[in-house]
Amino acid sequence: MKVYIDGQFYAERDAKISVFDHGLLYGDGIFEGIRAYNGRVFKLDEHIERLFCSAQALLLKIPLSRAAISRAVVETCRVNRVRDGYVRLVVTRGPGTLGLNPNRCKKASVIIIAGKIQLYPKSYYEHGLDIITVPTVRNLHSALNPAIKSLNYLNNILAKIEANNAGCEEAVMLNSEGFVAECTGDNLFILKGGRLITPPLYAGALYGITRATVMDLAREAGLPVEESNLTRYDLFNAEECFLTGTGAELVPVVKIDGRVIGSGRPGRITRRLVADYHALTQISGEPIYR
Ligand code: PXG
Repeated sequence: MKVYIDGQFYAERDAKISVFDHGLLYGDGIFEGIRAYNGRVFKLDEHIERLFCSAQALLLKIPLSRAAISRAVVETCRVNRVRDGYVRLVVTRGPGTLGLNPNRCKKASVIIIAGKIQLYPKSYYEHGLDIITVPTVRNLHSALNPAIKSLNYLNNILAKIEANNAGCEEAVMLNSEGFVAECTGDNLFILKGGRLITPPLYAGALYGITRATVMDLAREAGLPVEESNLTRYDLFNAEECFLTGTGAELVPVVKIDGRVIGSGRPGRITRRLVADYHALTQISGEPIYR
């Protein structure tokens, strides 16, 4: 594997950054997780746009234009002969002095890793996930806005640990008001009364690109889509539930906090959306090979 760092490709074992990089010292940086399907980078423009929005929120100057970063992502896929895979795009504050002041970091670093994706086991898609609500509350907007896809993921990692300790793969995270925000690395949807409902972004969710794609697919299929605050009660009484994310795509949920959701099996609408999403991934995206 060849890793892109600041304009050059390095062999895996030589792909290193400074121990003085504030990305490491303080989690001061941002990232995107992107998929390639069938020789194309899926939703590349959307990921680049979100990366620049995260950077803007952190006053982090990305040393490349949007077009140059897009080209670098595609080139990293090409160099690594990726057709179906996973791209991790990282921008760190760069090396600086000890002390958290970002002004002491001269230049941000851009890292691109393109490799294989570690997929959830197939059984999760066939039988659905059993998930729980965890005590760790999603970050407050006024503290660290969940819309920023930063290198500081401890809020999510703490929630993941709590889910793991309970024998679960994913965790529902509530916001400080008790409304559902999202899961540790996925957005959440329910189906109720023929409507697809997902928490609004102000509830404390990442502006998920899979979330937006699934909302478009649902509307195209004639399904009303709504962004409303949800409580755990709403989850327990949902007809169907699923999670969305670049890594997971759409994964059905069949149990939450011990309550069986709907029939206890992946729902009909969920399965339809899974199929529509999968079809879309095969035909759209930025071509890697021309
Ligand atoms: N919420 C959070 C907190 C996330 O980190 C999503 C929702 C889904 O967003 P997208 O845009 O992917 O639909 C994410 C995305 C990983 C990994 O390596 C994590 C994500 C994406 C890809 C890989 O754990 N998180």
